[in-house]
Parts: sequence; C-alpha cells; structure tokens
Amino acid sequence: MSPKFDLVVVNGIVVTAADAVPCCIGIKGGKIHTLSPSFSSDEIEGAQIIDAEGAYVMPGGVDAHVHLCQDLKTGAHGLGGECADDFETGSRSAAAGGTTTIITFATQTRDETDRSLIKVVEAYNARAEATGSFIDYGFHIIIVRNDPEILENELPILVRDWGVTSCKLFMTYKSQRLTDTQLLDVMLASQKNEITTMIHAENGDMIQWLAEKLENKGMVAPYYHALSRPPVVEMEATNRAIALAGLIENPILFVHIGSPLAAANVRNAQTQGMPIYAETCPQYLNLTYDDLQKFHSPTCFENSKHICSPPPPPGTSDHDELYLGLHNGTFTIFSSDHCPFRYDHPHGKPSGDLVSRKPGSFRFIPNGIPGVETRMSLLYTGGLATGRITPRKFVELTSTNPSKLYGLYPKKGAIMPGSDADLVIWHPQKTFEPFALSNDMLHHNVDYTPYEGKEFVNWPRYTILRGRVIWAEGELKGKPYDGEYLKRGPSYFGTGPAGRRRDARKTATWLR
Ligand code: DUC
Ligand code: ZN
Ligand code: ZN
Repeated sequence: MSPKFDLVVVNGIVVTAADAVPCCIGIKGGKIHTLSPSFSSDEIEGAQIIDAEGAYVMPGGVDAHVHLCQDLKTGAHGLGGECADDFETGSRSAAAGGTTTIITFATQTRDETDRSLIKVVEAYNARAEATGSFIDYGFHIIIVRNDPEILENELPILVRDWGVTSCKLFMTYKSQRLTDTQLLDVMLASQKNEITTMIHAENGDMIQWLAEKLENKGMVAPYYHALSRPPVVEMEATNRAIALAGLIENPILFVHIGSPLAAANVRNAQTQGMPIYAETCPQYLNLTYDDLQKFHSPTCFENSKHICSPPPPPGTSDHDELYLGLHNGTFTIFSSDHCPFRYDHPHGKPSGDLVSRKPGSFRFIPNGIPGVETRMSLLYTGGLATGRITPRKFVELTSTNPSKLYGLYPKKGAIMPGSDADLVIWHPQKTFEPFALSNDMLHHNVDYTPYEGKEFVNWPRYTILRGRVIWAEGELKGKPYDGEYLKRGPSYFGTGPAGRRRDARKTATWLR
C-alpha cells in the first residue's frame, strides 16, 4: 500500500496570514493534504519526515518583482545594463532565500518593430525555457506604448493564453514613460481585461530637470542620483496616478515605494475606499542616502552599488515610517525588485548609454540592486525578529498578498488542503547563530550584495516546492527545470468596496 503522505513536516509553528499555531502538515502529490495537531506513526509510515524543531513553517515566498534576462541595453532609456541573472541563476538564488514563486518582467520597447505584446512575451518565454527555473514563475508585461489595436486585440489573448494578468507602466525614463493620456488609455484597457496595473511613480520631468542642474554643477557622483530624485518626485507622481486611476476607477499597485510621502498618498486613497495598493522593498528599509557615499570617498564609483530608483530614503526615520506602513496595511506586498547588474562588468553598473555618456555621471548608471535571495531574511531580521511586524503579517506581505494580488491564490500563498505544498521552514530561533552576510554566500550571478557585512538573525533552513525539498541546511537540492510556468488569473482583491458611492467630482461616472 502506498504511504498516506509523501512528506510530513512535524513540530513546527505553522504560520499563515491568519494564524500561527503548532501544527503538523501532511503532503501528498505536491499538495497540502492534511493539517493536524499530530500524526500517528501509522499515518506517517513511509513518508519523508522533516522535524521543524519548533521553528516557523510558512507558505513559500512569492516575490512578485524580479528582473531576469531582461534586455535593458536597447534604446537610450537611462536604465542601460544587462541582467547577469537568467532564469536558472535568479531562481536558484530565490530558492536559497526561501522563495518558491517569482514573477518577472517581459518588456516591450519603443522600437517600431516591437509593437506586439504577444511576440514580446513569446520571446521572453523562450529565455525562460532556455535555462529552466528552480522555482515556479510567471510574467508581468511592461507596456511603453498605447497602440489602440494592440491593446484591443492582444490584451485578451495575453490573459487567455498566457495568464499574464498584470502590466507595468512608467511615469519616468524617456523611452518608457507614458503621458497622462497614454496612462489613461492603457489603464482603461487593463481594466477591461481585469489586468492589474502596476505603476512606477516618479515625475520624469522633475528628475530630468534636476539631473541637468546637478550635472551642470559637476555633481555627477552616484550620491547625486538620490538628489535628482528627492521624495517629492514620488509624492507628485503617486498623487497624479491616484487621480488618474480614480477618474476611471481602475485599481493600481504602486511598485517599489521608497518614501513615506508617497506612502501617505496611498494611505489617504485607501482611507477613501479606493482600490490603491502598494509595494515596498528591502532597500527602502535597510539603506539610506548615506549608503550612496559610504565607499572610500563620497565621489567613488563603488557607491553605484546602491543606486536604485526610487533611491533609498534620506534617513533611518524614513525606515521607521515605512515599517509602520507594513504594519498598518498601507503596503500590500513586499518584493525584492531584484536587478542583477554586476558591479565589475562593462554591461553592468558602468554601462548605461554608451553613446552620450559623460564619464561617471549617475545619470547613466543602471538603476537597481540585487536582492531576491535576501528579501525574506532581511524582513525577518528587521521586521519580525524586532516585533515591528507579526509573523502573520510577514506571511501576508511576502507570500499571501502577492498571490492574491496577482491571481495565484490559493494555489500559492496558502497552507490549506489543496494548495501547492510550497513551504519555507526557518531555523529554530533559539539555536540560530546570527551571522554577517558576504556575497560569496549567495547564489545569484551578481558580484556584490548591497548588504555585505549586515547581520542576519535567521535564514531559511528548508525551501519546499510542490512537496519537493529544493533547499536544505545550506545546500541546493533542486534542479533548473523543477519550476513550472504559472498562468495567472485576475486579482483576488477586485475593484474596491462594491457599495462605495461614486463621486462625480473625482470619477468619470458616465464612462460606465
Ligand atoms: N524600476 C524597477 O522596477 N526596477 C529597477 C529600476 C526601475 O526603474
Ligand atoms: Zn520601476
Ligand atoms: Zn523593478
């Protein structure tokens, strides 16, 4: 007779977004089968047994903001750079950090031959299939044009055939940003197709104007990247995007919010009942302006290791406010925004737009830092272990809410019978020795970590993907083609409270 379970996890504290209880988990056929206070020896006979030794057992991490294999070299769009991680190395790194699902970006460009979104997704999918992935994955689509026929004809196909149910739009970067009219066009098309609209909210004009002024004064070192994007840049853009979204009642998710000023706009909109969601990332809770001038001298190029957009906030009091936003629900999800640009590589941080580049100018340093492997442990260290967020909130932010927002729940992000048996099991806190991180401990293909030397108080002991152990006690056990492509459904969060009264001063009520 075949065993009742393939794998059982015993002696753990099972944490979900709702509860944290001592509980055993029985897994069969890659799915959660049974949750029980205990199992008899008959029940677990023949199964692989993991003793969690009193540690937290959580749904595997869902990192909904990861850049892999994204060709950012084309066009003068200020990002430059080449992704050093492909699906194999990026997903390997994610698995070692407790993540079992990633959502990455297929991107349209302004190239006239690149209008078809379907072709963009097909070409991007070929990159994923070329290497395989250690963990499950899905795609967002970045849309940089408002071609009516493409939006009309192709969005339904992306949803139906590919399960691509989210798009990202930019309010900055010359070759990616959309005007307000274009934003409205794409938002309306997304809404019709139940596609979640993600917004990169920074005021592109303010940035360009400030960057030119800084450059004219010779202020071109990496540190000045932050001064070209003071928090008001994000504040203005979030405010405007909320108004645009409100006009047509389109739910939006702000990606990588880095300032409390922007978070306050989000909270205010949420208080009004608007379906406005937000993401923040580890860099905004762990780095500050100081990190952009910490290496050798304030003008040293090595400080480019901390350049991301939006930049880290000015000071540690901003971290406190952003943690409060995680605690009080302003932030819906916590993602890495993993950008795998190498430091010591001609197509990494020193690349940029090679034609018009002025030597060393921050303007041409690719924006973004790696962090898919450190995301969960950084939030454990800075949020959970300090009591700033509860274990339940930790699960909500790192797994359950990204699954709900991006149409994966309850297959992902849950520990309930029928859900995929994706788990992260931590070390028992009492016996874990804190350690200082160094880049050679990580599994990405990037030559640095922005968190070099930082102390971590815990790390995933086991990562389990659909019932298979893929990371255990510091060793990778999985393989590149273990991961499967995920066709996603519509967002679980819907369009906000159904009974909300429409205010014609803010909403084009006649549009419906
Ligand atoms: N936006 C991202 O999502 N990641 C890095 C840089 C950027 O502008
Ligand atoms: Zn962005
Ligand atoms: Zn990003």
